[in-house]
Amino acid sequence: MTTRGALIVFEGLDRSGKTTQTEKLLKYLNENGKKAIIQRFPDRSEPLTGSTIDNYLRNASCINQTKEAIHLLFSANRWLLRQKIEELLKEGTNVIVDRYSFSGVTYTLSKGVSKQFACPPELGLIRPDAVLYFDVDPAVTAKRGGFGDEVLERTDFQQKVRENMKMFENQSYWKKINANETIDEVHKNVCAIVNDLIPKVATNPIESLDE
Ligand code: NYM
Repeated sequence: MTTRGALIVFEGLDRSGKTTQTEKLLKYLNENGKKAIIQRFPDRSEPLTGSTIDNYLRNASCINQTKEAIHLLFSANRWLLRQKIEELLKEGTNVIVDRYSFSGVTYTLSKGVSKQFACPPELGLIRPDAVLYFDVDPAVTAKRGGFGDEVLERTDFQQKVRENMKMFENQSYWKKINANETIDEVHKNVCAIVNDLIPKVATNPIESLDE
C-alpha cells in the first residue's frame, strides 16, 4: 500500500526563524531517505496572484487595494496550489509549508477585518497534520536582520498577530515551539515532532480545514 506524506506547516511572526528551520528540516528528511519539498506562502511565483502580492508586500503597488481584496488574493494563492499539494501528499512526499491559512487569518484580523470575513475562504484547503507555531516576542524579532523591509513588519502590528494566533491554541494540530532557543535546539525539537508525526499519519485520509 502507498502511504501518504505529511503536511507540516510552519507558522510564526516575521523573522521568527521559520524559513531557516524549513530548510534544515528538508535537508534532514532527505538525508534520512524521506521525500519532501518546501512550499512557501505567499507563493510569489504563482502566475495569477504572485506578483500582485509581492508588489503589495514590498509597497510597490500603484493600485489602491482594500484589506479584504488583499486577504482574498492571499487565500486564492493557496487555493491555486491546493491540487499540487494534494497530489504530492498522495504520492508519499512530505510537504513542508512555510506559512498557511493561519497567517492568512491572523494578519488580516490584525488589520481590523472581521473573523466572519477572514475565515471562510480558508475552509476546504487541506488540513495540516501539524502546525509548528514559532512563538517569540516581537521585541526579539524586531532586532533580527531584515526586519522592517516589508509592509507588515512593525512591532505593534506583530504583537497583534501574536495575540490573534492564540485562537488556534486548542486545535489538535497546533504545536507551540519556543523560537527563542538556538537554531540547533529548535531544529532538534522540530525533528522530534516530525519523526513522530510521519508514521502516524501515513495511512490517514487527507482532510480539509472545516473550522
Ligand atoms: N502574509 C502571509 C499575509 O499577510 N497573509 C497570508 O496569507 C500570508 C501567507 O506576508 N509579513 C504576510 C506575512 C508576511 C508576508 O511572508 C510575507 P514571508 O514569509 O516573509 O514571505
